[in-house]
Amino acid sequence: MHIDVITIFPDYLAPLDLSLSGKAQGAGVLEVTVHDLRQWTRNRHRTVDDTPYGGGAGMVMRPEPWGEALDALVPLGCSSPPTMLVPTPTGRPLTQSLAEELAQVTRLLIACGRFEGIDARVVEHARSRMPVLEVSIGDYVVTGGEVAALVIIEAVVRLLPGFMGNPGSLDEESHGTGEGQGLLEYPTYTKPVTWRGLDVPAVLLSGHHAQVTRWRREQSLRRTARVRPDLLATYDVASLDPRDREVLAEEGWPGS
Ligand code: JFH
Repeated sequence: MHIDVITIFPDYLAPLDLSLSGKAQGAGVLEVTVHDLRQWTRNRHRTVDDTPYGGGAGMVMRPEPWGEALDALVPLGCSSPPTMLVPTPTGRPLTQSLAEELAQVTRLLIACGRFEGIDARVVEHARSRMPVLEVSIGDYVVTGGEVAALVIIEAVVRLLPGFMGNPGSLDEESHGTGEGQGLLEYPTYTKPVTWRGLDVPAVLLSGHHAQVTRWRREQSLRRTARVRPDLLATYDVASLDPRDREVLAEEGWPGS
């Protein structure tokens, strides 16, 4: 996969060289190219922002440098255009399933805005050249698209084939689409068996695989009921066995 990132703060993407993604880059699974948007400015002070039409607080990114950047990276009639991602608080929520879709494409272009965002015509124009997705990393506002780009890249890159040692290990995760989908993960432990007076739960040392599985499921159900009841509300209740229902009843879950 090749990922182009356009930003006025290229240094914000430096953590990529240290993280998971650094290893994938080393292995040739992934190439990330970070571009400074200001290289595509033409005015004397290389300004990229201006006041919003219609009034209001803050500044908006002018469309011209973005147009030049897209012309350079995605020439008109480009045979294999990237999927363009535009982080914004008003975008489609980033989920594990969206990350899985994005992990299928060979090329991504992430446009990082700053200030109050990018002139809306940039997305409109880009759609004539490539698929464009406006994406939100969550219902809170950060100061620009760079942090969102890091989040998106990390979520996608770890799904690339050949990236992690054991792709099968990805199946059981909290927000995965494999077994246990829709429930939070159970707690995990490693050595030592006693640490600062705290013991690893005995069942995990018992060697009884079925009991371990049962315990983990119970922990997942309890944790989900307490922390993310919204996930249980949409959970397939037909997949709950009588013991599951008992556990949820103990957590005060109504539908059990
Ligand atoms: C970004 C920023 C918008 C305007 C609340 C009322 C009016 C500040 C580029 C994504 C998620 C982002 C994100 C992504 C890109 C940019 C800052 C945007 C407004 C906000 C103010 C600039 C923020 N999921 N959170 N934040 N900003 N608003």
